[in-house]
Amino acid sequence: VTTSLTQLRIDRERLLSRLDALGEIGAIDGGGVCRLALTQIDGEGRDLVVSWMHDLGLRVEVDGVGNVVGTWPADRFDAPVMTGSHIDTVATGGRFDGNLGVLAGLEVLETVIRAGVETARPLAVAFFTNEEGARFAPDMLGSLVFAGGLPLEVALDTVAIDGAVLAEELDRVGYVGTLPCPARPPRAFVELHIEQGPILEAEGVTIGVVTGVQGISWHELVFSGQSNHAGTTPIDMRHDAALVAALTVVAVRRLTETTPGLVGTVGRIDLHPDLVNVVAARASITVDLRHADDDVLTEAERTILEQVGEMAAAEGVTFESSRLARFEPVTFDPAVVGLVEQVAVEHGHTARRLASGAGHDAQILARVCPAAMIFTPSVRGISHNPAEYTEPEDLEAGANVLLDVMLRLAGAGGDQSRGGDGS
Ligand code: HGY
Ligand code: MN
Ligand code: MN
Repeated sequence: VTTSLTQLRIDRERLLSRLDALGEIGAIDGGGVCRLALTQIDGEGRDLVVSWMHDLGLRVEVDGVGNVVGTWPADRFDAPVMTGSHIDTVATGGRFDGNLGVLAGLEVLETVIRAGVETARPLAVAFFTNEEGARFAPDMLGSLVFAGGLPLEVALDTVAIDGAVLAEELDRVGYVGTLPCPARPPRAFVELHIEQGPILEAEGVTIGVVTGVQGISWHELVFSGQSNHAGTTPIDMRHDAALVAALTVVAVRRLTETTPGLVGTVGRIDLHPDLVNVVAARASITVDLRHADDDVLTEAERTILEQVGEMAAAEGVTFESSRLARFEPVTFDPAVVGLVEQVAVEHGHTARRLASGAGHDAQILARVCPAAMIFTPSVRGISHNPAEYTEPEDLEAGANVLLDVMLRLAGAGGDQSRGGDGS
């Protein structure tokens, strides 16, 4: 690789201005964004990023579930070195979760195109539909269809928490594409993402070399009791669905306290009829459990469901549980992980290996090609919160590591030796 290539760097101001422009779409108080998957506002975000892809002269393709891939050179159809992430957000999202990976990928391609760099393999940047899984479950739904882990028809029939059907929402925003699902696998996939946790900042490290992703388990539990009068109903006559839901929230926290490495979250609680003077007839909650070891995660699922059964029975409440998502822990490709680490060190950055606590599209792409991730620090470890923030110099550092890793994987400068498996 010629020296000029290793000196190639992204344009920080161009990246920051695109992050700001995209962050204006669906902007909420506190500097965050709300662009739930396939809402009108998500459609506007998609349209803006697609317009930037067209401006760069990329070949832009949309598949049957609305995943969008921009490829350079536009006339190359062999397997690309791909980067990307998501631009859908949670309702209290930050401007960087997912968006950084897509816009840094766009910035990498623009830098390569402007420099006239030739690569043995084409480069691509993608954004995947409904990575968050907040509106439609499971999360990583788009990349799962892209990688052949979920049939397109099943994905299209998915019903949102607000009752909308995915296929109809996809049509409404105009992203029903023709690129076949599953897609032909890329040559490799590297995703830049904010850490969303406290580790890099606490250790003063700039680049996270992500080794893999912990397992994820999402369930919905629906408790059925009996609505009754809050004033007249003796306690021992009650079948209070809200009580069992609340006991489950506590049981999840207690289990994390006795299971090292387990995290558990009840993020949603809905009561019916949800009125001050009525004992709740029905309660539905979600339980998110995660752990790096699949056996521990499976045992945690079993334990919670067993405890829920006992608590429901004691209150004369019945319950139904349904699985919303289940992903086993993933280990990224050692060669690509090693390349990320090598490049970070060559760029003079502090780097450390760590597993991801959050789910990402890269963990799904890892099923079909060598994949790895690059993390940048999150200020105060905050994410899924409008206050989510990463320093500009860290954004720039991450994007430059992504640039160099992709050039080496793609055999830049006609240097075929680099076009191997990232060695
Ligand atoms: O839930 C997650 O880990 C990701 O934000 N979809
Ligand atoms: Mn994300
Ligand atoms: Mn997220």
